[in-house]
Amino acid sequence: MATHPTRRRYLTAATALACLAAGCGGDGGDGGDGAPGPDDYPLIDQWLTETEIGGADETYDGTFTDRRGQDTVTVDVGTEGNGGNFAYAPSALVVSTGTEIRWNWTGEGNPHNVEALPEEQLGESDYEFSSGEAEGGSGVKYTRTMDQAGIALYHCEPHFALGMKGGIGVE
Ligand SMILES: [Cu+2]
Repeated sequence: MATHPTRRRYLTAATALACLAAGCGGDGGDGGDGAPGPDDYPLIDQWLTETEIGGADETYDGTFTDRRGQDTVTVDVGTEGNGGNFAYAPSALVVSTGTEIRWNWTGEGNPHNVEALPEEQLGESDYEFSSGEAEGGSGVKYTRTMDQAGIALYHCEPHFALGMKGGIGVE
């Protein structure tokens, strides 16, 4: 039967073309291993890299920290980066719906706060919240349960221009 090899070749070529279009086995975006990346969250990627609304977060290298399936996740506030202790860690994060985020002040580079204000950001954030006035010292905490699928884009008001920004994808 000559039809089988012919058909197989056709399917192989079609698969290769589909991979060219979709980027199969790409450069770390998702690579097919299920890890979330910039391709999954282009608005978070844009938020952390653009410089027209606040600064770019120099601690972001295109890597998203995957904390899906966990009840609580801690984000440190005031970690090294952006010219001082003006970063969140991790700044790019993916969690599951229902996860409680605990922002935990390191006490460095303060005062800081945590603000998700859609009208001041890209206009695309699904979350609006604020820890209130910037506070200094260690031991300050702010918690928020991520109760809907979507994205949260947030920043530190005093260090916005320096790139102290964070983004959370909620699945
Ligand atoms: Cu700050």
